[in-house]
Amino acid sequence: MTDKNWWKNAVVYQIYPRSFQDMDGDGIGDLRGIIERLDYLEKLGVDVIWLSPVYASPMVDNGYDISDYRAINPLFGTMEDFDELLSALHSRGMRLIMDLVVNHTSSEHPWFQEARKSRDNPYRGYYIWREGKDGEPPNNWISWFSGSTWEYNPPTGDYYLHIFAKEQPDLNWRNPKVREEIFDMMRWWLDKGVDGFRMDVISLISKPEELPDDPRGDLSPYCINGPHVHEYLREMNEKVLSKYDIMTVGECPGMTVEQAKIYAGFDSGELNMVFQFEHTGLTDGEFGKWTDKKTPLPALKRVFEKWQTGLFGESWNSLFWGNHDQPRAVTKFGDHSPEYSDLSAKMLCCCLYFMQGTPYIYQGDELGTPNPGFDELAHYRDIESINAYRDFVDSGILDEPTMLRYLARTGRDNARTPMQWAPNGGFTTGKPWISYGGSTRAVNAEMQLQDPDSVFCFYKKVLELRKSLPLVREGSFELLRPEHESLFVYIRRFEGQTLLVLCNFSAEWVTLPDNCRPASGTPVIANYPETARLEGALLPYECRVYIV
Ligand code: TEU
Repeated sequence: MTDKNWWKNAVVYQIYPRSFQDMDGDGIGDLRGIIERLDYLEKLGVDVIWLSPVYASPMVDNGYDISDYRAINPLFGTMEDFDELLSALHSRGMRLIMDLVVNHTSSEHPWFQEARKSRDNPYRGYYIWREGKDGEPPNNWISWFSGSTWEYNPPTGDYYLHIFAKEQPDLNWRNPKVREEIFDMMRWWLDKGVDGFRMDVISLISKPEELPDDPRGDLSPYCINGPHVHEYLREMNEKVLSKYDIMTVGECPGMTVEQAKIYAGFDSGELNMVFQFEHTGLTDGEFGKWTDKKTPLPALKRVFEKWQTGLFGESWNSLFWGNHDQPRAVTKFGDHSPEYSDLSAKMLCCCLYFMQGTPYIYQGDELGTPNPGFDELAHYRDIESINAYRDFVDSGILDEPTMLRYLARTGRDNARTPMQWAPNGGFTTGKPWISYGGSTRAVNAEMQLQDPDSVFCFYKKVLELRKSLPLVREGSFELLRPEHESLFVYIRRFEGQTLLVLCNFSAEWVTLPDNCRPASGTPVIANYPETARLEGALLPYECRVYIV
């Protein structure tokens, strides 16, 4: 019997292939490296791998700029390697979802190479073109990777739209030919046997016909949840997704609970779930994501409460602290000091993965990997970080030390350092494409696999517990003490059973308010030994989970 909703029970592990395991010594991870590490993933309790892009790409944005959707980038291996990975996963009862990047292609994609040649090229309508205004771009929108969102194309004398880098021109989803090409390509992968897709910025694919100036140059109000996005996704579902037993998750910056129910309501006929970014975006401010602020706990709790209760019975949450675009969870939401790093990594694991939804683990978070602490620009590889540095520092808006502090806090490369397999690194025999950073060598898989108290073993236990408790999948959610500055406490209820999750997000010990004390019993999981625990208080970064 196959459960059509298998994705509700699945544990998903995101692999950023560049940084996972290198087998050929070129300093860049590859598909053979993933095959090599399947025992590790199975041991952790992973059911599904989400593979960040491995397609042919000039790598302006580490593969999120695709030049051939049906080819494997030689950096990562061959199509034979891919097929071997897929069948190795399937023979272990595991699955694989691909990253579907179809808001844009690479500028080196043959479609764009054609389209840019002339106004009457058959591929012109695959992209979005507008006339300039008095020698200036068609409107004032700012790209998410800095600069204008328009690039002038001399052979045609007009501009094309790119929300991301100029090497990532946006596809024109209004064009039915574009949609058919994409659907064909999706069928090609699905017929190969892949088990679904993570859909890159899928909430951005529909642009309004009018592309008006914005008071702040912000394209979000016009391009996020654009006019036809749901039409396109329903068509995709009807023509492709519904024909296969797969899972889909849409990456949706700017998502609200109400919109999420349209994208991924149980009956919406679009996707299975979305990634929303409210909890990761709480520190955004004056300089966008660039900041060194800590996330205020009451606000964080409110966001989770809103999503847990808002989607209950109607849609399904994706549970994640981080991904390849976010800083490391333990640095952002926990405390990466040597004293509290492991404790807070375990606490974060408990706090998130006893909620309702599908757990996503970003590679290395199961080891409690912190940000690398890069202290100079030369360490960074990411186009977003490098462009932002130029924007803010060259213009004098921020001084260099401040921008470096912000990068070390929120830059995307924080999550892209190599997996630490062994005390000496173990990622590559060559020179890694990006440095490991300082002070993190103690955090490695080899040592953690041997140590029953490690972050890895704690993750494994939490994932097992989730699966053994139907309540975690089905139960309701109630947040206790929403205003409390350091405690995150919630209750799940299902068929007369109650689960109480107690987490301390601070480095102080905190008295438990009356309504947060378990009536009786021992916790099913905790991050301090029983002998160290206090009766009516939580120790620094302590977590305990009770079944009452
Ligand atoms: O990310 C989309 C996205 O919202 C990010 O650009 C986000 O704004 C930024 O990373 C926050 O710092 C997806 C991919 O996950 C990302 O890696 C790609 O660069 C981007 O799309 C373009 O494909």
